Amino acid sequence: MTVPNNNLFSVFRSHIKAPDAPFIHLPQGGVITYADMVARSGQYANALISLGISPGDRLAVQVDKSIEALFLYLGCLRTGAAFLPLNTGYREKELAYFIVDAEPHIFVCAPDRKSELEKISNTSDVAHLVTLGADGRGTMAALADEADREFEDVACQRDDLAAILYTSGTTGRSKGAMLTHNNLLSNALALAEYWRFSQKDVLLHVLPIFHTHGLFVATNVTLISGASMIFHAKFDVDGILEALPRATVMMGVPTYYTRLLSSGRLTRELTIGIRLFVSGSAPLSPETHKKFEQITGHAILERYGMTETNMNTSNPYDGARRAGTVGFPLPGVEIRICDTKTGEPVAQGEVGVIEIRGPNVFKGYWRMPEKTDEEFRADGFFISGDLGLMDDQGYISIVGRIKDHIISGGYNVYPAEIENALDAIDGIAESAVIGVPHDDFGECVTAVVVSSDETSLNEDEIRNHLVHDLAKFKIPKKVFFVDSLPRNKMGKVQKNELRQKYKDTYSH
Ligand code: MCA
Ligand code: AMP
Repeated sequence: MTVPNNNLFSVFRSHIKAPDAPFIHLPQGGVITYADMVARSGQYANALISLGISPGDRLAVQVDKSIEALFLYLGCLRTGAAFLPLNTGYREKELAYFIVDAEPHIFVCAPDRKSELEKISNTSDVAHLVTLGADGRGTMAALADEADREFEDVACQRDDLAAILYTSGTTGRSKGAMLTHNNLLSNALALAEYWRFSQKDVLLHVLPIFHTHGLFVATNVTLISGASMIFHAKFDVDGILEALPRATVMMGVPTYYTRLLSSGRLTRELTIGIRLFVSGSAPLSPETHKKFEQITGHAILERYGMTETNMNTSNPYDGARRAGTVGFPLPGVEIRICDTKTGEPVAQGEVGVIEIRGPNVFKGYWRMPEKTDEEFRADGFFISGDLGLMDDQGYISIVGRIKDHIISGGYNVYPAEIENALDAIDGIAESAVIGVPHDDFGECVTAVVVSSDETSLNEDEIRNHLVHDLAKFKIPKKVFFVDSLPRNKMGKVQKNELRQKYKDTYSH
């Protein structure tokens, strides 16, 4: 089959098995076919063009998950513009940073947030602020309704920008990871093959679509295989248990699997038609892996990825899926484990920083060439910031993090951002933010603060201050007050000591 150009959507289109093949199974019965998907995404592409979008422009999108939002993503790909999805939890101040930094031509938001976000859009270079609601309606959808279904995908080079996804940094300043059409395509192809996807697959899609896991791994793998999806607006245990018998694959963060297990309603019968459960974005505990296998007979396949690189490693489809490991490098992806100081590869079995090279690795950080240079070796390997080791059979395990990030329910939180916000509160002299083990979220954001005066704030007041400017998943679930923070001779806060001290905070 000829592929007209390197636009990712054109490749998806060339993989369509039949126009009337199902793309999405609707909850009320019936399907959205691949032909419907091409037509509707074509309408979004035409609507975006009518708003003046050009290749390379950014389309910022902060909307609830819906099938229309998925078509908007696909329509954007077709125009050659870069898709910039934003977590629905982000508050106005967080959004202002992304909008000012990325300078999108169009910003699509939820209808009920439009007036709040007008200020940001008016003070930046956004040409159009349009809306798309959870019900699939809004000014963006209305424009699409009026638009032609036919659209010729804009020709793209492999290296052209397809998306920008922001990822936080150790300094608290977010960086936009620039992903190309070929970054996304190469990873979708590698995963579809490694995980044996076919048009017969029905993926139970319950992840958010503003991150790599739900947007690229789940959606792009489905599209490249000509498979179909059951598409839920969000994760909820009842919805999953009801849909599992109609699906063949499910992907999720570890919290999804622990919640399914603790429901007490997961059975072998419910999962009999499933051929693959995938977990990623955060460490899956060996206990969860074992319990899940005992109850369902399925060994969850754990894989490892990053926003900057898409997916890097995976446990095997055939062969042992080893709990506590993230498996082998994916085909086409090179991984080495290096000494954190010298950058030299360490001996097999020793711990070092995981470095990655391959077609999956991003183009660089948006308008941050120095930051990009810092995180790449001269020979093109990207320094992940994750500490790992490779055993004698080639299985990779992640054993620590240089980046000091906290992964809460699959969302990354960088302590520096929360510490900066805490330190700005009157009445707080200094703070340290750590991740503490949590049964549901894996880890929880936890703050330790030193008050600056006698009339100290209480925990709720602090959290109320923070929630004004920060998404809820970043808000410390607990705040501890101490007289001083433990520091070493160099004055550095000893976070290990704090992690040790508060490790049982959330255990029952
Ligand atoms: C919601 N809350 C959270 C989180 N999610 N707090 C901490 N961590 C979270 N992850 C807050 C809510 O705002 C609420 O606050 C309270 O916790 C309880 O909410 P709950 O109803 O339990 O939450 P939920 O709506 O059920 O959401 C939990 C969730 C969700 C389903 C686990 O967080 C989720 O879908 N996570 C997946 C994230 C993901 O897709 N990650 C992939 C990133 P309050 O009570 O104050 O209102 S991509 C990636 O990492 C790389 C590339 C990779 O390898 O994949
Ligand atoms: P993000 O910044 O959202 O792209 O998250 C990427 C980070 O998630 C990686 O650098 C890892 O620290 C972590 N991660 C992803 N998958 C796994 C996994 N299977 N096990 C442990 N950590 C993971």
